[in-house]
Amino acid sequence: MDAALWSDRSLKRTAPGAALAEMLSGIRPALPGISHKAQRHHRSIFVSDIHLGTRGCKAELLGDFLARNSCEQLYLVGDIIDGWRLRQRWYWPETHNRVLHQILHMADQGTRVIFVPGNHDEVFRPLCGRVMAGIEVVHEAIHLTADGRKLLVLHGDKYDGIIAYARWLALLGDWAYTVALRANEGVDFVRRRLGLSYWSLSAYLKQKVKNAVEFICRFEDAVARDVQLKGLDGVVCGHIHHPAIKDIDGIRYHNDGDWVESCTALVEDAHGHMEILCWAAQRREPRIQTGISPAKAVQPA
Ligand SMILES: [Mn+2]
Repeated sequence: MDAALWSDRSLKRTAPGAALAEMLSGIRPALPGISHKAQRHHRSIFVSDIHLGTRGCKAELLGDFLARNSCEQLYLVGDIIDGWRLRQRWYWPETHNRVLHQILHMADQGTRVIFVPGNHDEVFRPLCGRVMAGIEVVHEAIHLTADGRKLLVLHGDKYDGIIAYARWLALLGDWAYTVALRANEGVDFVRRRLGLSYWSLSAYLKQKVKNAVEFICRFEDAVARDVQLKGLDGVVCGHIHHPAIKDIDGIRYHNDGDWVESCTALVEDAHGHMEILCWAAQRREPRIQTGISPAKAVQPA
């Protein structure tokens, strides 16, 4: 998505939804097959690392998730649109467009939508503090749970520097990761032909790489320490594509995962109970690779 396109024509505080709707009206396609009848209502939904604009993005599954789940507050926790990849090559299939329209539709219908840009959609960071098409754009948010806890909501890339460059992305390299995701598509295609459920090769490989595990632990510790210093009860982040709910030194750590590998969302119910939904596992018979059951809460590690 071209940043100029958004900023020039849609940044009106009054009737922001109308502005973008007007902008998109010429290209708004018919959206057959979308049922807005939600099957499950949550107090809050947190999703991140969607990476719209990349081949790895599981937009179809996310579209299905958004059509079947509704909420009062939707948090988009960064790396929603992959500006890095789009700058190299424009890739915007209909399924990706559909996700964008579903989110706008939710905002139109009264869902409070809060967007916390990540590193891949950092082009939106200068827009923090503004309301764009009914979507609030902020650097970080404090989410107050139904049971009165304060959670810091942020993407998480700012902790990369703290983790003294052992990050697995640097180790494997962005190139190798892309190759793994491509291979993923092949594996998924074959598995589908064989009638098997979705299974992520790159997620599997990452699980097997010791360095990746070390990185994840260090990332989680760095986040928890920072949240502790801020005097908050917990955190919701994304960035490392590794869904989790756990207690770290008295801090409740939530990572909502991603829609490239794990296809997960973090949801909060009316009582403040949080759980991770594995949508791929839910929609195509469970064969769980991440250790997180479909529609089950992840217990503290
Ligand atoms: Mn990121």
